[in-house]
Amino acid sequence: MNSIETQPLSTEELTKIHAYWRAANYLSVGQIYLLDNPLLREPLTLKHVKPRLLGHWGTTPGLNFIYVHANRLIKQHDLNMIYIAGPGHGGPGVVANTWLEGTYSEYYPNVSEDAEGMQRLFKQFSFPGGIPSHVAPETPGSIHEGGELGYAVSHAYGAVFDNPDLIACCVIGDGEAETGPLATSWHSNKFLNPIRDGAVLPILHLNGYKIANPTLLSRIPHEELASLFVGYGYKPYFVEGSDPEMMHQKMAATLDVVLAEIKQIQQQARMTGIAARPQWPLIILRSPKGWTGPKEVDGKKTEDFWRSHQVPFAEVRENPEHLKLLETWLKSYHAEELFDEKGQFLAELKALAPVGNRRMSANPHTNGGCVLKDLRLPMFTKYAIDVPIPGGVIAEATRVQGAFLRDVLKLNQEAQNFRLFGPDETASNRWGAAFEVTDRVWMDSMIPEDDHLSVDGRVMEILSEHTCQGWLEGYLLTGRHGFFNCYEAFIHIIDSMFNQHAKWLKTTSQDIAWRRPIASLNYLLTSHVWRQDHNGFSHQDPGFIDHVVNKKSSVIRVYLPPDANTLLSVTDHCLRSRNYINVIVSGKQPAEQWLDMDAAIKHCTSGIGIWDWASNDQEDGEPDVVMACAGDVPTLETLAAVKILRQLIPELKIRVINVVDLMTLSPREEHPHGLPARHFDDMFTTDKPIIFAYHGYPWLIHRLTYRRSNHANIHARGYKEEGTTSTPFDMVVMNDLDRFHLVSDVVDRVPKLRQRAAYVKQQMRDKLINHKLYVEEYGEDMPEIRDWKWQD
Ligand SMILES: Cc1ncc(C[n+]2csc(CCOP(=O)(O)OP(=O)(O)O)c2C)c(N)n1
Ligand SMILES: [Mg+2]
Repeated sequence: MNSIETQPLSTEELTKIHAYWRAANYLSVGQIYLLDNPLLREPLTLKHVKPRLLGHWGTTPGLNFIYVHANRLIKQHDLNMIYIAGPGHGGPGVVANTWLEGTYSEYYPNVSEDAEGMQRLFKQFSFPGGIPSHVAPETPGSIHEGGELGYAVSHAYGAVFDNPDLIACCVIGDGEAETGPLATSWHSNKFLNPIRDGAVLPILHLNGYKIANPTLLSRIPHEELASLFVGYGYKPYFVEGSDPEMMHQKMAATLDVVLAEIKQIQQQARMTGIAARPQWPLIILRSPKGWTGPKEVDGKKTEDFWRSHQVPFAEVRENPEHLKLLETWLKSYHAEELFDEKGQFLAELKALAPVGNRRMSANPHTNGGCVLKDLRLPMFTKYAIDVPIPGGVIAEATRVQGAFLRDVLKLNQEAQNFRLFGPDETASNRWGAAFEVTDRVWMDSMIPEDDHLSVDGRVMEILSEHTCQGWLEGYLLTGRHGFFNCYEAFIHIIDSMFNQHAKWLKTTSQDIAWRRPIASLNYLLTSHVWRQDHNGFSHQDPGFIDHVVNKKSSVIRVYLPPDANTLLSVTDHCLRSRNYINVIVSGKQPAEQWLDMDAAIKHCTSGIGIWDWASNDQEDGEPDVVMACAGDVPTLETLAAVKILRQLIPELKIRVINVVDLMTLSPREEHPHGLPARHFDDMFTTDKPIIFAYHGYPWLIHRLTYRRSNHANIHARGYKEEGTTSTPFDMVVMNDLDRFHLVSDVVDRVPKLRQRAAYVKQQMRDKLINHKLYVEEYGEDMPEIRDWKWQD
């Protein structure tokens, strides 16, 4: 298989590249171990060593090796390249490189380019008040939080979509390659158009081991490994060995060939205008884990073995042999040949790195906010549904949103900075209007019957929520905009990717001033829990919201618009926002429309409001009961319950509150959208019963409101994990969220209704029995449910 044997490096180049690599390795070991004496100008003693030894060595020399070779390529060809370190636990390596090329000191002047700065560089690593051990938002040039493995390839592709000039050098750990998200992301090459997009150069870092095991890909036969990547559509090149000289030559030679291929592919596609899917090159770098580290520690194999994964030996304090070993190891890099008297990196070596924005650590694409342009947005009010009276019109909310998004795609066609992402459900989720102006991107064969596939579509669909999420993150982090649509239940698949992105946003917006704000990550979750009448239980899970609200309140927003006009208003808001994760939950089925556009804007701007047209407590100004609702189906059931109560007990004073912005419920101190206590008490009263019909798991309502004055009177209904394939109304009945249960809840809790409670509840029970009998006989909801109207 492809292994390039030419030797493109002159002796001088080779010596310098090797010296550069030694410097990066030296600085990496220094960060893991040293507190002081950064240049070893004194004999190493315990006082120079950190009390707690933290970090990962094993992957680091490989990352450094790739970095210096990428630099050579950038310099030689003036490339616009970024570096994505899949094994981001190799933080010391990436940080070392950013310091060597000067960027680190530009961002953090205290960590200057001299001996004092080097000492600070070492000390701060994994140290209280310092920097994390992994590649992180603090690391210049990173768009990749390196803690959780699996996202390198999807991030890299996301970064180069619509960036024709950009190359993402993407290192993938061989352990990382075993993860689900990484495994599926190889297919991203089927979505990359060589005319309008840049290129990803994947480098599989086959260092043989994970934390405590060999990796699968390093132990399968060579043929199988090569075939695997051929099967994924790549052209694998092997760079294998451990002798540094030989490996420098091989890596340089291979990169020369690979870059030439990338350029050739791009030129041909761009000249001919034919965007076929080529066999993109990929490098498989088989080198020892913990390369250049101690071969053995305490008689045990360490270099080229999993034992080098973290800190190869950690008993420096207890064991004088280990201290000796550390000194010998550090000295093996000959720092005195690499740094001058002042501790500055020798100019002739520094000259190997690119300068200015060509440095991977200073590439503006990696600080996406710097290149972010606002979207051109049509007036969302143009798409409004005419709602002359509440409940008087039926519409599909997400279809209306789809029309708005179509025009967002259209208006930003030229800017090429907006895409839609989803796992195969864009049409099903009623965003079909998008296909009036664009297609699904598809680089492989097509048949005439295919529906809206093309090489330059802007809708990204692959049945991998992981890949969609990774692409979108990469796209946003490099300064563009997007929207993810997904079935509500299955968004959980990316729970932990969401976590990492939320952590990234929290850190960048709170702690790192030089990171410019990026566009928010927007989710539309539809096909939601209440309308799974055709799919059933497996498709019912509204718990993503619970997961989301765990994250820092400064970066998360949750919206439950009850109808189309409120959904439009929320969508417009989300597309303008920065540095948030916006979760919008909305149904896609034909449903009652409640608010005209004017009312919708006011309602969404407040995030919560009394629906006076549904309330009858205005005169007294004091209700007997508050009926609150959040979510489209709970809103419908609440209004239906109100109507029943009005008929049965006309003197009952009911206040109806609808919540669009869920976080208004939490205290102001906990979330910036939280209603001030006074305002909340005015709305919800301090002593009246509150029947709260909520879209998701009901306990969340308690969690958000537990500090509110009237919390003891809140009775929350929601999804109780009941469901199957049944009628829409049966879904709510199974979870006690239906109008009849809500009416019973009211009579149960309003003291003055005690006398009548038994009769009303019996009526409601009878209704529920009628319902059961009817659906079991006819397979659809009773006419009084199907044909229900707010206004007769
Ligand atoms: C999703 C995920 N699972 C588990 C871990 C814990 N972990 C950290 S490093 C590592 C081994 C990684 O091996 P590899 O990708 O081969 O990296 P390298 O050998 O270059 O260190 C594991 C399992 C993690 N960070 N992320
Ligand atoms: Mg490995």
